[in-house]
Amino acid sequence: MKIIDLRSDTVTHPTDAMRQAMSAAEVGDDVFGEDPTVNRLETMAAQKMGKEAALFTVSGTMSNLVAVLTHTQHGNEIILGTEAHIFLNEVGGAAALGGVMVHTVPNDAAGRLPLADIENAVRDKNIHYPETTLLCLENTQNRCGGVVLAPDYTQHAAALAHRHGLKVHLDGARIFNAAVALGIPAVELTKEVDSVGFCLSKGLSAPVGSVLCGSREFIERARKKRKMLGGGMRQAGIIAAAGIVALETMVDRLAEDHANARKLAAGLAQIPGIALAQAKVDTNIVIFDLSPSFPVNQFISKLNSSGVKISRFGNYRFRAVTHRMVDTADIDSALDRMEKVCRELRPV
Ligand code: TLP
Repeated sequence: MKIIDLRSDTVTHPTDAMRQAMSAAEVGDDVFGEDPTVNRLETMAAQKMGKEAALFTVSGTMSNLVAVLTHTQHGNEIILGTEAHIFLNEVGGAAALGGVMVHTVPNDAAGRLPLADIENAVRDKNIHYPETTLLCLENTQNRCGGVVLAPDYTQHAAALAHRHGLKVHLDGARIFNAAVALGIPAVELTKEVDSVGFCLSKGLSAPVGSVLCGSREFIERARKKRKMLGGGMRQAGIIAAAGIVALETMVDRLAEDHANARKLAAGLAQIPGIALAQAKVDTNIVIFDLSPSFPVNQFISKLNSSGVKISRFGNYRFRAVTHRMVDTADIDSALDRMEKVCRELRPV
């Protein structure tokens, strides 16, 4: 029985072309700025995001943390969505290591922070208040179901933030999914923000890494923060080489993952006991709820035994993510197995 792993697109393995590029990579000491392959990846990434410079980091979490550390001072306040990965899934690094207060604003169903709520969250100048210095957006918005923030929303949110003297960081872990879904170059979604981090090791299938992009001056300071966090890598060209292949060859195919996610969602919606938790599937993420009348622990254990892996996002809430290692036949098979599991469950 094939295990169908829908927990995340992070489970994708490097392709043969990536492995070949890794073994052939020209390398040097990147802390001295002397790894030609890392330098090439950073140049490519900066160009794709419409920024002057870029910094290769080990993970999306590190890109976000380095961005927060570089944009803020201890005691500042940053504005984030209640569903933001930085808020929910990064071990509180912004607070623990950046010393910033987090001011959350509820994401709407489309993943946006309503502009009026952002404006309300910005602190006035007052002796009692921390200074608000950063707005963080996320595109695609993971917990809202991989929804895409449109370019005009990002533009308006960034203009508002800039009007108030805030910087804007975009957690673009899946920015290429957003770009492919909209049929536009990624730069259309990033040109208004001050920094953007995107991941190479999610749908793009590279084994490791993320790239943080911004102005030359910002990246110079970010490089020092990365070093402080222990993220100064040496012959990192070995992994950057896979990232270059990812950028060159793996972006367009994300459309297949999106089609599979739509197929999965349509099938799930037909299974008694399951309800989709999102109105539409923009990209490769499907969030759904199991009816509370079903025994959730049995659902999880039966699903595991049936060889379908998904992530739990709440008491009755689950997430399935499509990616390169799951094809359309696997989606059919996963749906069959999930339907059978639900049929066999007795409502409590
Ligand atoms: N997200 C992971 C889990 O942590 C939930 C996943 O499986 O989706 N930003 C966003 C929007 C992300 O979804 C993730 C990873 C990150 C940042 C962090 O990336 P890594 O895992 O490389 O640190």
